[in-house]
Amino acid sequence: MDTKILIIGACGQIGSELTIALRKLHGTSNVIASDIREGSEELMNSGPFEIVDATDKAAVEGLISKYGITDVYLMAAMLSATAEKYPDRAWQLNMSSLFHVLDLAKDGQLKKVFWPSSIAVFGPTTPRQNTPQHTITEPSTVYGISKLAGERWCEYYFKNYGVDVRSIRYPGLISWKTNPGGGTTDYAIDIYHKAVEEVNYECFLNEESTLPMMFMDDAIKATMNIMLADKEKIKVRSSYNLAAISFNPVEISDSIKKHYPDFSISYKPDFRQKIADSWPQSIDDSAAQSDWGWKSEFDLEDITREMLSNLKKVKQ
Ligand code: AKB
Repeated sequence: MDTKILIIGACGQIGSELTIALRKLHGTSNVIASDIREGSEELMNSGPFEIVDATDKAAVEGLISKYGITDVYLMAAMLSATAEKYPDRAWQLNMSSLFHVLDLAKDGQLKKVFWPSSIAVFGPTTPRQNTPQHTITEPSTVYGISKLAGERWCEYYFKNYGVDVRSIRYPGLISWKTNPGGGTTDYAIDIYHKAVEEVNYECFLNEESTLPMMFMDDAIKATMNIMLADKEKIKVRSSYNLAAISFNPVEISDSIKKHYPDFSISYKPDFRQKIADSWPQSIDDSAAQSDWGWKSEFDLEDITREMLSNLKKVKQ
């Protein structure tokens, strides 16, 4: 059977770049993008698109049968900062959408599922340096609790019902094409926009906030590779740790200053500081490296160069 993909949440930060990359690999008509609202021009013009609410199981099922879908990438979620403001809605969206897709796979309607987890599954009691794959997971945010619960359910559906579900714990993702919405790591994108606009950046995290981060191209490569890997190679069925680099606001602003010497940053930490303080500073991703060959490419200087040059073109 040919691979036929449905991306739910295709207009979001990861979904919009993943859709384009999957269309290049599998062919435009084999990748159906869907979201609750329309996305960027590039995404909308790139192939088939459907409006769908990820919490509406009948609607998702309708698309799966309409297109003969084999693989679902469930990218719809409410991120950490927004979820703290709307805990009920976050729990409802993040959990019910996952159950719908897992149940459809359990019923034999899907071959493979991709579901994103996050470093948010870790919490204040987790070792913060080189955080292991298997360690204390006591998240203190609504988003983190939903991701941890989701991971446990993914593993449960794999072990008990044979559902081929694959997952990655994304660090903060840095991209220039689509803005993220409502995350704690979003500062590392906002800062590049301000640099290109040649204005000061007021950071909502303090100087010491070191967090694991990754350029979107690396994240897309990881997502495609884990889904292309042979089933036997995927030994972790909750979610894989994934790492690229770690930096704090001072280090990212220093790297920007190499291109924009007048750039300045000031600090006004808000409620997101507490979230950042509960997350790891660096991640041990050796399981992803040895199981399915993960390796990151972009370091901070590469990311800064890519972000500044692309945002400059976009804003011209
Ligand atoms: C967030 O900040 O909420 C996300 C994440 C780390 O999952 N970027």
